Amino acid sequence: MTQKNSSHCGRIAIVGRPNVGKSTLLNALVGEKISIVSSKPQTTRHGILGVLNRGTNQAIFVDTPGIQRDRKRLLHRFMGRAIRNALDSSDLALMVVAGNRFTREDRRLTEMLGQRLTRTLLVVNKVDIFRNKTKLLPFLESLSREFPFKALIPLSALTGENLGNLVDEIFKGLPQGEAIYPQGVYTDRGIQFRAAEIIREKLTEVLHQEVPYGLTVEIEHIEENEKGQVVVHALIWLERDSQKAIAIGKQGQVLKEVGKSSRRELRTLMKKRVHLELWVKVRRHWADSERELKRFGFDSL
Ligand SMILES: Nc1nc2c(ncn2[C@@H]2O[C@H](COP(=O)(O)OP(=O)(O)OP(=O)(O)O)[C@@H](O)[C@H]2O)c(=O)[nH]1
Ligand SMILES: [Mg+2]
Repeated sequence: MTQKNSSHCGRIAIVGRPNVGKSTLLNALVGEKISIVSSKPQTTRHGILGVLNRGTNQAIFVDTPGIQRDRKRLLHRFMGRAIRNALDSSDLALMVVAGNRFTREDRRLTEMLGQRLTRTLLVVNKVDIFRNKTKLLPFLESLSREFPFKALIPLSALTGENLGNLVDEIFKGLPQGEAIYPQGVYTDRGIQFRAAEIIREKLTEVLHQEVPYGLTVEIEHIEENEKGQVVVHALIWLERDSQKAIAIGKQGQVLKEVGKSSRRELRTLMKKRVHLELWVKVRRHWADSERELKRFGFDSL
């Protein structure tokens, strides 16, 4: 009887290669845009928490940066640390792969998961790209023969296809415990962080080619003006002077577009009219400086 009435609550790390759809999956699971998404790899840089309640049961997800081998830059080491932290504090893991590809990097991740594989659900994402889904069966069978995953779940984070099955599996696997976050709270990140991320998402989509990692966004302050608008002052930090002209664009066109799409989304987030001030600045080697990274909100190594 007590068994039946008790609640379940647990943490689930979402891990995988860059660009396989981890953040899209987090947003689909929680039903809110919490983690930024782009078609470019290495979009997520921090552990991003998202909460899903089902009755009195609670699943606490942590989206993580795409796992990669480049460890030369301090920024990448901070990103690697976010992945390990998420795994170390989780009860379950979702390892995400895309389509029917299982690469060398995916294999390396299974090695890193090691003993945790029996507590890992393999999410085969992006199945919407297959018209004939039976083609996936041999892929799923061979993976389940090779690795002791708790379950393998093909789905589409984009269309929501088969997402319900994953949610069922997750809630089945959570340990007993009371909910940690109150109802209605779906992330632990504040408005400044989320606003900076929204602007970074828009910039990443247009600038990734030219400024792959050297760009970050800092919110200087947010205030309300006499017109009832929320005024957001944001700084776009780049590593080199030569990147500045690219970020601004001819006659400020790039910045204008980024401002427009950011403002639209900030308005949804803040539920108020938004005035956005964007300034482009250069700080050399910020991605290699511990002090700068901390200032930009990265947790210490
Ligand atoms: N077709 C299809 N595309 C998807 C699906 N899920 C995500 N995508 C796309 O894949 C791209 C990467 O998605 P993200 O969610 O940013 O991927 P990520 O794994 O979080 O990437 P990093 O943060 O860089 O590690 C985006 O263009 C998404 O729209 C899916 O189920 N189907
Ligand atoms: Mg991501």
